[in-house]
Amino acid sequence: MSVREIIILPDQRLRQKSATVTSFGKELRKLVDDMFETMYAAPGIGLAAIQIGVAQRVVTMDLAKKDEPKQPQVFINAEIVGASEEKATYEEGCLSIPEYYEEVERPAAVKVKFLDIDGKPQEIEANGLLATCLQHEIDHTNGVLFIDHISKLKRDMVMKKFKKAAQHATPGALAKDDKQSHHIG
Ligand code: K1U
Ligand code: ZN
Repeated sequence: MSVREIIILPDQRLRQKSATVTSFGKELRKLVDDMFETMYAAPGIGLAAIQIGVAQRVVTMDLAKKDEPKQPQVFINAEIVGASEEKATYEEGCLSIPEYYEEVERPAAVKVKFLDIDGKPQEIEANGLLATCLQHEIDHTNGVLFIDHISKLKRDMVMKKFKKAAQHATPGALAKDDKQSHHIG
């Protein structure tokens, strides 16, 4: 098992739509093991494979509290098949947008269809933090980030901050978007 690097905004890979998983063998188990190790090390309560640069519809999660035994959960090819009219607001964070937290309103309850690690179909009805986390992670598999659910003003501020940080980290390695906005190349 290995801790993988988590990709950070504004990396455009975060905007990719991940592919449906069709193979349930050793390679998938290794990816899931690495995702758990990466998620626990971060630490985080959820992780989508695209956050480690793998564009496959794989999500890991563990919502156990510090003093509780681990509760690892895996969701493959997860999709929302029902959502409540009622909304709930949670303060969300994202391992790909470190140290930024904002309140996000989403359906309070969702019904999610997914496959387990053996490829067996499963269905779950979730509310509370599980519902929020599932929606956040399923969004990742569709190239959507939690900042897409906040105001444009706040989103623009976050994007600006992370683009600036990326430029300082790797000068000369501007993302395609940045080059256009700065009229370079
Ligand atoms: O997908 C991710 O980036 C992981 C993210 C999941 C998430 C958090 C909050 C609401 C919705 C989805 C995180 O895990 S951020 C870190 C975090 O919330 C946390 C870390 C350590 C202990 C408790 C929470
Ligand atoms: Zn996230």
